[in-house]
Formats: sequence, C-alpha cells, structure tokens
Amino acid sequence: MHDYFSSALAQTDPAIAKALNQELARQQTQIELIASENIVSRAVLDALGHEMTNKTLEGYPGARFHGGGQNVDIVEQAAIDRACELFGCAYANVQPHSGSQANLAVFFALLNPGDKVLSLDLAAGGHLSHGLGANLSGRWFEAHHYGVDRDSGTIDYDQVAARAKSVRPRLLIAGGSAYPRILDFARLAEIARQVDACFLVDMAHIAGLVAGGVHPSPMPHADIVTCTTTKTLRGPRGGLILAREDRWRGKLQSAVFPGVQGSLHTQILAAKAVCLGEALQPAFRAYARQVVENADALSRSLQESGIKLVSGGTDTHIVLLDLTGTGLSGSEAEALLDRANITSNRNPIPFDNPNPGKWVGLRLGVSAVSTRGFGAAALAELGRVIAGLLMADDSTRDARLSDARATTARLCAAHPIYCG
Ligand code: DSN
Repeated sequence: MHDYFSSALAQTDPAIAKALNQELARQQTQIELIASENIVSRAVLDALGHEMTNKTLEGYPGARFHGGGQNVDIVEQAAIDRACELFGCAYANVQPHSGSQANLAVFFALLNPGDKVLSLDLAAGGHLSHGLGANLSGRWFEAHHYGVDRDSGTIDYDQVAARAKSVRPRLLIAGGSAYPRILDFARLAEIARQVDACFLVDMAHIAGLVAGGVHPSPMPHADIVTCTTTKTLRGPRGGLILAREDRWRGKLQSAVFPGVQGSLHTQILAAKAVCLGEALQPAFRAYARQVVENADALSRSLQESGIKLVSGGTDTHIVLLDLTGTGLSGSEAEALLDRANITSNRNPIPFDNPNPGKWVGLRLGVSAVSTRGFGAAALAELGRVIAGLLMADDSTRDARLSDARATTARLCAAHPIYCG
C-alpha cells in the first residue's frame, strides 16, 4: 500500500524511476559537450523539486489573481532583484517559461503581425524563434536575415548595415545558438538606431559568460535583452527578459502575462532565484573564466589535429566544427562521438545544405564539463580524441573508439557529479 504523501517514486512508479536513474547514470558517465547544456547545483535541484510547484498564481508580485501568493512573491521578487543586480538593468521579467517564450513576448510587445524583423540566419548561428518560417515568429512576421562572411565565418557588420537600410526592420535581433565569436553590440545598436529599429539581443547562450565578466554585456547597447537560465547561466529551464531602462515595463509585463503565458511555474521561479544568486558569487566568475579557457584549449587542440573550425576558433563556450574535410555528416559525427560516450549535436554551418540530414557541422560546448571541473589539459586531450575519431578510417576506428571510451571513463571518474 503506497502513501500518497510519502511514498518514493521508485515505489509508486518503477518504470519512470528507472528511466530517471538511467538518465542520472548517463550524465555521470558521459562527457556532455552539447553547448546548450550544463549541470545545475544540488540547490537548484532542491528548488525544482519543491512543494512550491503546487501553487497556482498569475500576475506579478503584489498584484496576483489568486490568494496565498506571499511566499512566491518573496521568491519572484528575489529573482527580479538578483537579475537586475547581476546584469546591471532596471527591468527584469523572470516568468518566461523558455527563451523562445521570452522572444515571443518581446515580439508581442513591440510588433504587429506582418512587421519586419532582421536577424542572424539560422545556418550562420541564429535561432528558430528569430523568424524561422516554421516558427510563429517567421509565420506571423516578415523575417529577413543577415549572415556571416563566407571566408571569415564572422558577421560582416557592413552587410548588416546594408541589409538594415534596404529592409527597414522594426526589430533588429542579435544572438543565436551557434555563433562562437563575440558580437559587436555597439555597432549593431548603431545600425538599429540608423533605421529606427528596436534592438533586441538574445544572449541565451552567453548569459553566463556576460554574468561572469568574460564576454561584453549587451545591456548598455540593447533596448531589450532576452536569455535562458539554462546554458552558461547554469540554472533551470526557463527564460528572462531584461532591459536597461524601465521604459518598456508596461508593454513587456503585459506581453508575458496575459499576452503569451498564464500561470507561473512557481518552483522554477525559485530555481531561477537560486541560480541567479549563485551567479552573483565570486566562484561564478572563476567558472566563467574556466569556460572560455577550456573552449580555447579544445579549439586549439582540434585545429592542431587537423579539424577545421567555423571562424577559425572561439571567443565563447561554443566550438563549431566544419566536417567537410572528414567525409562525415553532422549526424554521423554525432553518432560516432556518442559511441565513445561523448554527447554533441549536429548543426548547420554557414551556407550549409538546408536539409538537416546533410548538415556538415558539429557543435560542441564546454559549459557542462567546466562545471564538472575539467581543466584546459582535459579539453586539449578531448580535442585530440575527438579529432582522432572524426578522421579515423575503417582500419583505425575500432581501436580509436576503444581508447576514446577509456578516456571518457577516466575523465568522468576523476570529476564525479551528484555523488552521495
Ligand atoms: N537553442 C537550442 C540549442 O542551442 O541547443 C536549445 O536551447
């Protein structure tokens, strides 16, 4: 007989408990190199699993549509205050359920259906919520894109300026999911000003690097900034909307609720507050420094081993491999690394085939392994192992896979997670 309030999941639902345990074991024994992933603290996990999940609440602190919200008010206000302190902004909305929801709310706040937006092309590292045809942002708004220079793989700001002059967008968007280089926020803001566009920076991937002081902040330049609390910020799944000035408050508050969302994910608000509090600690700056040092070590090691990188390197946590010289597609490379217990994802590279099955990019990111305690020497070793696998032929592949598995096991054992 199970007791509803006290029986553990393993007793009440063994099938799901087993899958969860297998997932924990997978994370403990695999090297996580997906650039959008990280490893949250026990404190964040405690908040995520808290009974606060039972609370239904709409509205904002002090102005709710349900009773009993006093404790969630404390949590949400703490998250707002910490976000403002961390990023140096006057406005923060901590309710978006994801980065895409945050972007959708900004579209809803600033644009009318059919208005023009100008954003980084998906294959050049942009994001689907910035105007992809299959996404609401591209279906209900007129999306135009700028790309990167074919030779350097980096944004050609003159081209962005020319595109902005011809398109005349209402919203210029910077940021994305796979651009490995520092963005020139001042230049992009100037381009937006010249065409009377609002300037949105989606810093989902780099928020933790900005918070940790190793990437320039978009805050002095952007009208509005969105991000996720996952990825480099090392928190729960969810989004934030931030603004340097308070002038957008009314529009943004009502765009999130009731515009595109209803009630809060209350336990996630608590986890966001915890992660933002962690990011304000000096240890977070050390973590952020380690992330860029590790990405640099991985990028150098891959290149020294003969692998080509988009833009020739990285300034962030992202390393984007151009597999054209290896004969592998992104999917094949992803599957090969998976056999060595290294997790990654296929990705387009600039000017890539639109068919995902034919993409020739592989995206790696070093946030999770940096959280885990890997240093630059481990990343250099991983670079050699990965390059060896990607360039193996039929006569060498099995031996290299076996060596790679041994390396993965050794590194994971040396840097355990969630023990005890
Ligand atoms: N945008 C996706 C990524 O970067 O992997 C999910 O966050």
